Amino acid sequence: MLIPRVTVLLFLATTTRVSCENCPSGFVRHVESCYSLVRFTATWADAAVYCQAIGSHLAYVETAAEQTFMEGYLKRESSTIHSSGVWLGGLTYLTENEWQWGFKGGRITNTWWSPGNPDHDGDQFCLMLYESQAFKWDDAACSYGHYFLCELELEDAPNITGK
Ligand SMILES: [Ca+2]
Ligand SMILES: [Ca+2]
Repeated sequence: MLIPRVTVLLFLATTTRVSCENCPSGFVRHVESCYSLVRFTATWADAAVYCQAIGSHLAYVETAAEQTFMEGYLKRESSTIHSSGVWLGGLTYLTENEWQWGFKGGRITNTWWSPGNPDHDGDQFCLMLYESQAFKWDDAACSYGHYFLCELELEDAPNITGK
């Protein structure tokens, strides 16, 4: 009786591990990160706090491959996105146009701005992916409500999955 029970448990453990691809529930994996598209509107600051509260951060798009993945992912999900853009973790300090990744710090060097941006049209100090521009970047007013993307680097995943 013991052996079949162990076999079943091993099967369940394996199935669970593969199906979530080492990302927490609600996250999708790409390379070494897990991403969650959060489907309610929040200001940039509230979105940043929300991502932190679930053990992640507003997404940092740092490579061309990551930007390409993000564009494809959001295009596939676009019917569920009810805001004009999706927040990323970038912000700029006043009008210096020196962009940095939120809590991580350091200047943003690789950029994928949409045509005409960043335009500082009013108080646009926060970074979002602009749906009408194929999810290229736009500088946007931080106080506006948008959906947002949380990111969790996979090496940090055990901290929130408890493994
Ligand atoms: Ca990233
Ligand atoms: Ca803009």
